[in-house]
Amino acid sequence: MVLNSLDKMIELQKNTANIRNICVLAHVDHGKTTLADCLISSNGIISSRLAGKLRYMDSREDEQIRGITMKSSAISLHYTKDNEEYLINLIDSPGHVDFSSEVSTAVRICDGCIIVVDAVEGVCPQTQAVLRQAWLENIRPVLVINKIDRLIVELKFTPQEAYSHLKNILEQINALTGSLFTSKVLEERAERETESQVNPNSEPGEQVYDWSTGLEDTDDSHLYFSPEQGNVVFTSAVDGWGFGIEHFAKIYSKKIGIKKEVLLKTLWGDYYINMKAKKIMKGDQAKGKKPLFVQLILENIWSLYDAVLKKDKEKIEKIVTSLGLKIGAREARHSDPKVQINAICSQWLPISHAVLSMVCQKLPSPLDIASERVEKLMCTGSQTFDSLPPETQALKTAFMKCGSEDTAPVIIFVSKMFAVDAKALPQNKPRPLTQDEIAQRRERARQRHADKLAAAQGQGPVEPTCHGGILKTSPQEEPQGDEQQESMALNSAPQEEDSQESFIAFARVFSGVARRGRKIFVLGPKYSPVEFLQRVPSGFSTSPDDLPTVPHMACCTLENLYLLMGRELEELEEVPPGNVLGIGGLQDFVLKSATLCSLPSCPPFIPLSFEATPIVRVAVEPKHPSEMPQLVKGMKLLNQADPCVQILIQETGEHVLVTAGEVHLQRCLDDLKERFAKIHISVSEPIIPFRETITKPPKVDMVNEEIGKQQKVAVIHQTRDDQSKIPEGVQVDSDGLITITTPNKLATLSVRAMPLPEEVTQILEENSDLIRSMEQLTSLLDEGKNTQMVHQKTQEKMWEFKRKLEQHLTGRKWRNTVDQIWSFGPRKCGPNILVSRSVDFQSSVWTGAAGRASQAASRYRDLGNSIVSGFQLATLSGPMCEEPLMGVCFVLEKWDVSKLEEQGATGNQNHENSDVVGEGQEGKGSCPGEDENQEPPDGCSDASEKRTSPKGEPSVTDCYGPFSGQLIATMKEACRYALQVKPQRLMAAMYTCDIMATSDVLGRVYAVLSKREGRVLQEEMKEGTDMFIIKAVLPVAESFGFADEIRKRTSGLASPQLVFSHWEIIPSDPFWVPTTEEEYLHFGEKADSENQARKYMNAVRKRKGLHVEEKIVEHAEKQRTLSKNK
Ligand SMILES: Nc1nc2c(ncn2[C@@H]2O[C@H](COP(=O)(O)OP(=O)(O)OP(=O)(O)O)[C@@H](O)[C@H]2O)c(=O)[nH]1
Ligand SMILES: [Mg+2]
Repeated sequence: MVLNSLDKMIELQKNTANIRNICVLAHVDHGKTTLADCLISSNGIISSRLAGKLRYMDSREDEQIRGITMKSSAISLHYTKDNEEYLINLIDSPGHVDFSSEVSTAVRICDGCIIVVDAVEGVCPQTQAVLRQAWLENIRPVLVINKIDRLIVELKFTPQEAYSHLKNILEQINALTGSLFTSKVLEERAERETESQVNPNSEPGEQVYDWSTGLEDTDDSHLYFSPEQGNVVFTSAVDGWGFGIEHFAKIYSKKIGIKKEVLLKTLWGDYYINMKAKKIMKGDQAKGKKPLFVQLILENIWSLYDAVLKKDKEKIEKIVTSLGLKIGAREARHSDPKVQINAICSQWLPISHAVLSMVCQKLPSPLDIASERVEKLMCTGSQTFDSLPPETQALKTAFMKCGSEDTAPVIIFVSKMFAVDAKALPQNKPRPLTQDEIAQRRERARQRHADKLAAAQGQGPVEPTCHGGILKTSPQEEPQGDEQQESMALNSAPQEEDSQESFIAFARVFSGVARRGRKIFVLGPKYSPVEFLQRVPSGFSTSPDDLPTVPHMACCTLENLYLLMGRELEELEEVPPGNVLGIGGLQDFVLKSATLCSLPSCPPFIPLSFEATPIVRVAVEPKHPSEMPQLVKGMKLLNQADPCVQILIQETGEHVLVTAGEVHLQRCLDDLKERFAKIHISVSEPIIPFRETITKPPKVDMVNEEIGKQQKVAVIHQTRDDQSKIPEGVQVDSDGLITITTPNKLATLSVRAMPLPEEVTQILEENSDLIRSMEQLTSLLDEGKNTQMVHQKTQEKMWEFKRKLEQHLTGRKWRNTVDQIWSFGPRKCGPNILVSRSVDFQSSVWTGAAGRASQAASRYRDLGNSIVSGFQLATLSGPMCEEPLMGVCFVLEKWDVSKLEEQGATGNQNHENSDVVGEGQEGKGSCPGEDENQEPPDGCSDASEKRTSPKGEPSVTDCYGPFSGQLIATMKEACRYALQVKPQRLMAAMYTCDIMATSDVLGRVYAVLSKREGRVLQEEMKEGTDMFIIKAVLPVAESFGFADEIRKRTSGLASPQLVFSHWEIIPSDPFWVPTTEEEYLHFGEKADSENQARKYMNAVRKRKGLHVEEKIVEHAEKQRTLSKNK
């Protein structure tokens, strides 16, 4: 029985102060969905017997089969506490790492969250991750320690042991909160410090900063979880019970006559009670006394479990009567003790009451939104709130007020789009008839009957009567029959939309009332209110139709508004501020997320922060080639329906799906096959990304002998130089400097490749966003546009970035290198750098961004674009297997175009514009073929744009093609050769994984790890349990099926969570062949034992259709089976 009607919910939605928007967050399998079931059953949406078994929020079939949540979904609940009625918009989220993007979409539209922790497993990797996400989003958490029953039944702890264990878990989670808090305070301090440094007016004395203060001044006590603060409850969701200490404080204050306030402070902690004196004393440990929590709470629960498990009927009855409960006869007789426990405990300590009352008390309502959070949401990129236009800043008040007046601007954030079957939409469902309609039907039936009778009696049709407002004039209409007409009317809608997916936006109203039919602006992530305000003079009319077109902005009408009720949707006419809602009809306007606002001065909200990086990619194609259009359409729909998936159409025509992990991949493929494309598809093996790099020459050889001391066995194998196939005409110095001339002999380039220190590569990776914005600034400058907009904060970040690079690039080799950085690559923001040491021409990213106005040789600068393009192409695909480079520094030592100048001077005025440069030469490279790109379309246009040479260049067209094209190709070749003369290495993408396993399966976990080239970083025992936590790294290439294998080998006892972590150099040389006597002896002439790097390289080359050098069996021996000869 559903207790709440829709009208009730609509009424509750209007009382903003009593709304709580919350999500349930936890590590996988800690019991979020089970807890949600219990809360839902309190509203009668599901029966309390099914709570915990149904997993109502897991509405997808695969969620039910696998037993994990994959999509976050919302439901609205009603709760009454102390005569106040609350509306709780509850969002259940997935705990599996692969779906962590769903968590991001949930936290954005909530004000608070329930962090669930398994009492046995304690704090797990995803617990940390979700806590961090909640923290970053500025939402307040409360804690639920779930599965307390496992401490009793499985671990067989005594109440005292359980208490210390719980204390331990609380400490761990508070330590985590503490570290988040400390890092934030320190960050703020550091920011303030840089600000004061930047401010030239500040007194010198003010800059002396005392790090010891700050932390102490800031009150952080409210942040921590502690039962006495009322933000922790202890539950067992399957058994349906839960309590906070407030519940027991109330009971015992009556029972023992100690004030409730005193009990609230002492029920948790090292206090014991002196029953005789009715006094609470401190220091239970020292005196061997039991803490209050054990004596007054846990022991009661333990003895109840004990009685039920031992089937001690008398004791059970005693407990039941003393608690004043009524147990149904069926439950009392049930043979399964779990049913009895559930029946007793859910009455005694109802979990929904414990959790929901904590939620209402401790979590903020939409009215309490922190100003800090609002500012953060409104400031994209490196903007600060103060730098926003005044019209935009004014919106903050609207946010804070969360007003529902007609004048309040409507601000809505769509955090994701989800697909539902169009048939399931309320407007397409057959709805029950209203009273009026039933009366009308009855009347018509009666009329029909009367007509029939009359016809049978041979009379003419009865005179038209006017009953119930229906005027029948002609019986001829009758034969069709009303039922038939109606059923047709009902069927027509679903039939035409048959098998259609309809997209609903998962959203929240932050301010104003969302009304059906209202026009609203849809702001894309790149929309800028500044630009809008510049284009449209102030005092514009807000009528959306009169506005000029502004990029990243569209206007649409709010078509359908829904109340999200788990598996159901209910239609609404309007939604007041502070509520979570579903919006239909936005699929043509919103791809994944968007900000909707009635005023164009609103900035788009900052993008959602995703924890998981999409890394697993596969190519898909239809089984029947003719079904390609369906596949393309299906992939588009899938892209819209999933916050994290990426779809790419590569130049080769392959359709590629990039997902966060194996489970995510499986779900995406299922969705594609069964919902969005509805065709059979074939899926490639996962495409594993690699990076190419170079290293310092090794000091020892493969048999650990120092290189240089042994005798070379040059006869057997030619050395590497041969392999790199450097053609004639390319000059190679002994230290790896490549000198190469363009085909028309007019320009000569000298390039050297050097490995970057690991730290530098890391800094480059971390700052790719910054580099991208620096690049945009430089290109603006080049176009001669105004760049006053460079914000101070961006400047500061740049200098900080530069300082860090300088710190790590020290020594003679790297002198002045940082100042000479000319470009980053690939795609101008990657982890490789181009350094210009040419005496004739200097260009640097730093001075460029600061205002490169010098009139330095413009010819060099124009040609420079070609050099940079060549570098971009070279870094995009390396010589080993055409994968992008990483951690390589190319130094352009010399760049001689004197011949070109001579020729220019002698009057070669062949001014054919070279806008089409490079197409003949580098057709393949014009768009990243094997891109690892985050933004496919941009990447392409960027590269090709830059490669068209600027106007005014004295382009020399000769038989080798336009000059700048030659320069690009030559630079690219030079970079490639420069790489090939250095020791090249492959880099593999690595996962980190945390595996929790019991000691008896530990050995098998290690075996699987080492078989898959994994490396254990850390192993520690979880306190109080026999669980080990193993932290390991594992190449992505070896990870497929890893989770399954571990689960199988350990009979389901260990379950790993894989998260992409970093790139790592594979130590073996893919081109290695034995060259010394010892190596020859050790590895044999063919050296055909496993070479991991070569294996990977060849696999990639094969996939890409490149030439693979493979050894052919030369002297095959007949195999024999040893056992036969015994
Ligand atoms: N013993 C015990 N088991 C529980 C409790 N709560 C949940 N479980 C079990 O834990 C398993 C996982 O529960 P779920 O509710 O699906 O966990 P979840 O956190 O939603 O998992 P994901 O959504 O996949 O992250 C189920 O088998 C539940 O029966 C509890 O209080 N005690
Ligand atoms: Mg779940």
